Amino acid sequence: MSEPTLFHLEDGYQAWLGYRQIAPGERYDQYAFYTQITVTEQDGIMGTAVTELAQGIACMLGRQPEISEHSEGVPCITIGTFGNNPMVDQAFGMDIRAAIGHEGYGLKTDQENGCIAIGATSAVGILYGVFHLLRLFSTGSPVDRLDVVENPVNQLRMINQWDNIDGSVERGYAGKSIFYADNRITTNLPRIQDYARLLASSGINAIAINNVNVHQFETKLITGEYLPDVVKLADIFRAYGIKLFLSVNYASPLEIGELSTADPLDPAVRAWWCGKAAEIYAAIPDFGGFLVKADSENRPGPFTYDRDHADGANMLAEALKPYGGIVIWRCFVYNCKQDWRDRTTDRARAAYDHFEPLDGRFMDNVILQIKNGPIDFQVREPVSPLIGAMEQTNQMIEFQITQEYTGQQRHLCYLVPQWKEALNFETYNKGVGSSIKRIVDGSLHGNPYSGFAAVSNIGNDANWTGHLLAQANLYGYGRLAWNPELTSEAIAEEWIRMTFGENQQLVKVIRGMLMDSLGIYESYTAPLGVGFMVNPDHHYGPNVDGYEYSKWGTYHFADCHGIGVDRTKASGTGYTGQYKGDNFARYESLDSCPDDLLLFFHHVSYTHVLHSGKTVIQHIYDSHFAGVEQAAQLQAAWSSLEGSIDSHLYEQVANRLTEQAEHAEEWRDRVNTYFYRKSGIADQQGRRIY
Ligand code: GCV
Repeated sequence: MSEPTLFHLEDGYQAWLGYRQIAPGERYDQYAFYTQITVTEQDGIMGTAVTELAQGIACMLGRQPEISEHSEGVPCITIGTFGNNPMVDQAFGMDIRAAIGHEGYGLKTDQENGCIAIGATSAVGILYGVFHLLRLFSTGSPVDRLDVVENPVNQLRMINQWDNIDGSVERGYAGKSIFYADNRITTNLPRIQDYARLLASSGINAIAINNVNVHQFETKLITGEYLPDVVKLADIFRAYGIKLFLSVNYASPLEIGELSTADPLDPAVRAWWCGKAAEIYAAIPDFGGFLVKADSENRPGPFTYDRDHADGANMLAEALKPYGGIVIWRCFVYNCKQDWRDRTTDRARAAYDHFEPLDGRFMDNVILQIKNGPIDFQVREPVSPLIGAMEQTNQMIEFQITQEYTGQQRHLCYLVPQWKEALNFETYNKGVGSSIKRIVDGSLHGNPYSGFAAVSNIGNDANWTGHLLAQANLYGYGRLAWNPELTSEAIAEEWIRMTFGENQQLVKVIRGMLMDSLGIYESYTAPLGVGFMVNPDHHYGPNVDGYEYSKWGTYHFADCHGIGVDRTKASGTGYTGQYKGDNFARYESLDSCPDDLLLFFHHVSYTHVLHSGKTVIQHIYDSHFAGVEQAAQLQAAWSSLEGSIDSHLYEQVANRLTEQAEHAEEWRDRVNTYFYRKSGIADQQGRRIY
């Protein structure tokens, strides 16, 4: 394994693993006596854990720790799997060991000799324990009384790369792919390793390395032409406890297999996939499986053969089953060739309508991957009613870390609060207590497979994410997948301390900026949950009618009287009927529908009065004026940090915030002007509208 590339802290490349040197003083004195690591196992992931621990300590304390099999009588950090290291065994009683699952770990400080033990049932548990301890050191937390047991709440904590083999990244806003260039897999493996470190340190354990839109060359990733290079990537991720998955082209048997069909019930097609699985597993014995986008946005799928998605997914699942592989099948299936004149077809309904009737038909190694909302990662959407609606089917939630519709990493938008809101949503699928987080952690329906997936936000920019502060979303996603009970504030604070150090004022300012950012972005973009007022194709910037007369099914129906989509059962598309329990009534009725989702569920007049007491039109004006002011305040908050942050990092963020503040004005003026001209209703405060 090659050494991680050393970039400079000033680039932001080290992200939250910069491990700044701790100056002598109270905290240094507490940590400084950890000059020795004792470990009896050093293979594979255990080797990674030792290297990470030694490097982290060396950076923070300015001194390379000794690594030995036995304690030399000095306070040490001892790490090991149970039964393999007597000091670790001594630190953890049988009851504690029993509470530690496959990826879990314990941390314990021996009060007498000061030694810290990290114990786990597996090497990957040790790696997570090491990252936990390093996090404590780098956030300045006490370590003298550790008594911690941690297990991940979610089984699959996955990242989806939307990287293409030509080096582009679909919806990527941080440069080119780190995985591919010029139709080849990268040879810059140290950068891949550095990415694996970032992911593992936040708790990620799975990655699909290519775009779900699988084009011509990527289809061949599962052939001898590319597999040897895929193996190299799998080796790197394996050392960090991360399983590698590939997105596959449903039509592969046709495109690379010389068959005349991809019909999932055709024996030759099934045999082809079985052979393919055998070939892949011969190369990568712990290969995770396939991620599939089928019959969606012009990708091929089982519909071509009059088969359904259970037929399609099960065919692949059958091929992977002998090796313990899984099929992750996306539910982002809708009619993308809709006639905008047709008001009966509702894109929001599509996933539920396609998949819910198939409950019980999927093999147990299939997981349905469902976007958090029913449309497409808008800043405000209701939670997808499909999540939890299929009791006998494995499901996982899909988030979008890359900021396709939330400012494309040019605007600040900390997404953890949005994800938490979705996770805490009560579905009533099995009565009260059926929150989304209990569905995706598998506990509500007792599913064998479940978890989180999210589209990555990284590229080959030196700081990984383009906007430096967007690193908080990558970090936050991993932490939330590990434990959805962590608060947005706590995650933000951890990230800030690890990334920028401990200056109290700095922590306070950046935490405030992150926590305010989602609301600010929402306030100057599409109002009241209606979504999609963006420029077609690239999706950046305001265009109120950008999708209004197109085939994509994302309309707001604004006219001179009002705006919004009637999705009620009473008079609209009936989408509200997909919700259970109180949720149906809450969304169906204008009286109870929350303001922030009003236009998603109802078509109302501009003079309709919200629960806030404002009319819809006045809300639009007020929120857009306020949002612009708040975007300017983000700039001011950041500028208060000038001098207390590395100047290079400071400038990176300052530039983006300037662009955001200007762009927010563009949003405000376009949206306000559009609605003023449509409605003819003036702003009560007489502010400037064009
Ligand atoms: C990968 C949206 C995006 C597409 C993306 C698609 C998906 O439509 O704009 O770029 O394609 O979602 O999630 O499959």
